[in-house]
Amino acid sequence: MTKIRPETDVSPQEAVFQTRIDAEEKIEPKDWMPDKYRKNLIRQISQHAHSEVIGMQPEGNWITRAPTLHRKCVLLAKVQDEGGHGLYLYSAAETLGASREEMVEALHAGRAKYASIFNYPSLTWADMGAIGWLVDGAAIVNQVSLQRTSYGPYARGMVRICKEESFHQRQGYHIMMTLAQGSAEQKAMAQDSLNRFWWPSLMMFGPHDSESAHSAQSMKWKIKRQSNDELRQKFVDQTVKQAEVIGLTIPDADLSWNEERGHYDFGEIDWEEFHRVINGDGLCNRQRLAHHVKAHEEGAWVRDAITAYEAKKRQRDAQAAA
Ligand code: FAQ
Repeated sequence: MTKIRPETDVSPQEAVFQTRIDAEEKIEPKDWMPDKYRKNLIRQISQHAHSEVIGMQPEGNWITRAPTLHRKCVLLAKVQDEGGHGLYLYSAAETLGASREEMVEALHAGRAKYASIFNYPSLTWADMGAIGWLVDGAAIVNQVSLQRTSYGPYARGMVRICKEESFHQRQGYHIMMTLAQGSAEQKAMAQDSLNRFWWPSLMMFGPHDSESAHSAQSMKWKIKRQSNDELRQKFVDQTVKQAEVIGLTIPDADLSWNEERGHYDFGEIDWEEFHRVINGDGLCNRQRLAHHVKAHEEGAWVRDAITAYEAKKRQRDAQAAA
């Protein structure tokens, strides 16, 4: 049995593990890791995967109503990319011993969360612009940082995802720019969408560092490389300028440049709303989950067919090899 060193309460194995983390070595699936590291990663990666997949719904809602064939093709490709991101992430979580069924079951049972932003409705075409610009924009700020996360498969997944997200962000910004340069009605539609999506986008970075349950340990293990508040600040700093360029106004009366800090100061998030939404009581939580459950049930025959086909193929290959 491994002896625990009383002075630190850390096993020798755990001490070696932390030394590897401190030396910026990547942890790979077959390496020893503390059980809590594994569990915390499965929690974060699976919730990230659920966010990508549930995140297909607000935009999927607009594919048939895109204003031009070109916009429709782009949106279709983007939504497919999000599904692909979910698959990379589920695969990364599977390397830690979690099964896809367990992860999906946790989502359906409400034990696993997904990004709160996807519980807001997409009401107008401008929302496709705001989602790409702000939601993908916020996701990139976070994911660029996660490219240096300590778990190898997650870090490598992030590199590819970031490349695709940057196309997503630009297509959203382009929609907003086009609307902002259009008729007064179109500009108002873009502004209304920014007004509705701004605060929920800031909530994507999670609670303040002082309130964040997982941050301290996740930063020590380098699962997270920058804190919730640092990333939120980065997003605000870059996005305020982008809004100025296209002539839209960030809906925050407290927003102002702080010369001393070299950053924008901004207003307080409505944390009561944040907690309500992550705990299942947002505008669309029930609809999003019900839709996922329905699609999962209706897709059962596809999964069964693939499993049966794979089994037959293995049998045929074994017979041919005999
Ligand atoms: N929504 O202690 P912390 C995308 C939960 S991808 C819901 O600070 P942590 C692409 C948190 O899970 C967007 N829940 O937690 C796309 C925890 O609950 P738990 C997703 C939230 O993990 C674009 C509790 O609160 N990105 O958008 C939220 O250290 C367009 C305590 O919080 C990722 O998942 C929230 N906003 O930090 C797709 C990135 N914030 O598990 C389609 C990876 C916090 O104890 C269209 N994840 N919670 O029950 C992360 O970086 C982190 O997990 C954070 C939260 C920063 C999200």
